[in-house]
Amino acid sequence: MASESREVNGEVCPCRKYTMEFKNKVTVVLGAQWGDEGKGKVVDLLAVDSDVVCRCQGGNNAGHTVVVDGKEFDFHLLPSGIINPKCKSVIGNGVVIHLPGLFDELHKNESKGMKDWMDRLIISDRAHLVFDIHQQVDGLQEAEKGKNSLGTTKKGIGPTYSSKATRNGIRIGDLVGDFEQFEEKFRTLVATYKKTFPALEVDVDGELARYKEFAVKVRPLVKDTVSYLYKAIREGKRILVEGANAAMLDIDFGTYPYVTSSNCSIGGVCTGLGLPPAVIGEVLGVVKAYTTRVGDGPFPVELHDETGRLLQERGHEVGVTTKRVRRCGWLDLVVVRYTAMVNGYTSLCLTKLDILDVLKEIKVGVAYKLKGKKIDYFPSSVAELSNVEVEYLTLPGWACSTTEARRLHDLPANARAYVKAIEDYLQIPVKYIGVGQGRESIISVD
Ligand code: 2SA
Ligand code: GDP
Ligand code: MG
Repeated sequence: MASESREVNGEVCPCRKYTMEFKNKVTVVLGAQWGDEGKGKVVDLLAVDSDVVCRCQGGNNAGHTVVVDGKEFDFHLLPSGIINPKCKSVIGNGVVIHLPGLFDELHKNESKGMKDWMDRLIISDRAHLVFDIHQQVDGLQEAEKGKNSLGTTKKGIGPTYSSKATRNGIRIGDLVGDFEQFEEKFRTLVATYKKTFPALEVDVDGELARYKEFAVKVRPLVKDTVSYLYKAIREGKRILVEGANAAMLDIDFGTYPYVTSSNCSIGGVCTGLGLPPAVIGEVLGVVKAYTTRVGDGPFPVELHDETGRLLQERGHEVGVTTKRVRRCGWLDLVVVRYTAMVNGYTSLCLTKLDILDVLKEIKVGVAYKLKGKKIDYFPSSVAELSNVEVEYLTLPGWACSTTEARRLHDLPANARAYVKAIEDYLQIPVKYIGVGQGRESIISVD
C-alpha cells in the first residue's frame, strides 16, 4: 500500500526519488549539552570536505570560536565554515538576523583575513529580522523578571521569535521587496510594542533610513535557500549543518523556561532549512569532556568548589558573545543520553579533553535520584531537575598533557579509558577527540 501510493503513472514520484537517491547526504553537527561544546571548531574541520555549510536556527546569541594558525575568529550569525574559501555559507529561514550585527561581524572577520565572503554568503528570504527594538524588549523583559530572569544574551532572540509566532514578524524578503510595505510593517511592529512598553524609545524614521541602506547591502545575498539546497543536493554537493546553542537550550526539549527560543536539536535542521529528514545522514553530537552552562537555570552537576574554578580557568570558560563567566561541572552523561534520544547521534566528538589533564580523579554523572530512588526519565520540570541527586562514577585521571596527541594511541591509558567509559555508557562511538583550541588539535578515531 505504502509503495503504491508513492507511484505516479507507474513511476516512483519525484519527491520520493529525491529522498531515496539523496538519502544521508547531509551531515549535521549539534551541541549535546548546554552549548559552547566547541561546535565551531568541529564545523571548521568538517568544512574542508563540504561544499555548503548552513546555519538553521538561533541568531547572534551564539558564539562559535575557530582558531586557525593561532588567529582567533569568532562567529555569531555566520556559519563557522565561512572562512573556508571553497564553501558556500547559507543562513537559513530558521535563523533570526540582526543586520547591523551581521555586517559588523563580516567586517571584523574581513579585517582578520576572511576574504571574498560576498561571493559565498547566501541568506534566506524567509529569515526573520531582529531589530534594535527586539533587543531593547529582551532587556526590559529580563529586568521585569527580576530575580527570576533567564540570563538571556539580550540579543533580541526571544522577542523576535515571539514576533514570528504572533505573525507580526518582518522577514528579509520584506526588506528587499517593496520598501513601502516594509515601512508599514515596521511602524505596526513598533506601535504594538509601544503599547506594552510605553518607555521604549525608537527613532522610527532614523531606523527606516538605516534599513533602506541595509536593503541595498543585503539584496545581492538573498535567495530562496530551499530551492538552492534542493538543487545543491541533487548535484551531489556535500552539505554540512551547524547547530547553534544546544539540545538542553532547545525550546521544547531543554530546561524550559531556561532555554533559548528556537529548536536547537535535530528538528530545527528540517524546519530551519526546509530539508526533508531522509537527506540527513551523519548526526555528530559535540560533547565537552565536562559540562558548562551560561545563564540561569538548573544544572545538576554544577561544581561550586576549587574543581569548578579550575575547569573555568583552564577551559577559559567565558561567553563569546556576552563575556559572562560560564558555570562549570562534571560531565553529565544523563544529559547526553537524553539529548541522544532526541537527536539520534550517529557519532560523537568529545572536546576539551586536555582541560582535564591536571586532575587526579574525574567524576562522571551516570544517574539521577529523586527522594533516594533512581529515575528512568529526564525531568521536564525545573523543580524536579533542581532537586535531583546525581550518582557519579569516579575514574582515575591521567595527570599529564594530552595536547600533542594526534592518534588515539598517543593518549595515556586513563584518558582512553575515560573515552571508552563514555562510549560504553552511551553506546555511541566517539569519532573525534579535541585536545586543544587549534584546528590541528584533534584526534580522528579510525
Ligand atoms: P537567549 O539570548 O534568549 O538565546 O538566551 C536564552 C538562554 O540561552 C543561553 N544561550 C547560550 N548558552 C551558551 N552559549 C551561547 N552563546 C554564547 C557563547 C553565550 C555568551 O558562545 O558563549 O556569550 O554569553 C548562548 N546563547 C544563548 C543563554 O545564556 C540563556 O540561558
Ligand atoms: P561553540 O559555541 O560550541 O562553537 O563553542 P565556543 O566557541 O563558544 O566555546 C568553545 C571554546 O573551546 C572555544 O574557545 C574553542 O576555541 C575552545 N575549544 C574547542 N575545542 C577545544 C579543545 O579540544 N581543547 C581546548 N583547550 N579548547 C577547545
Ligand atoms: Mg558558543
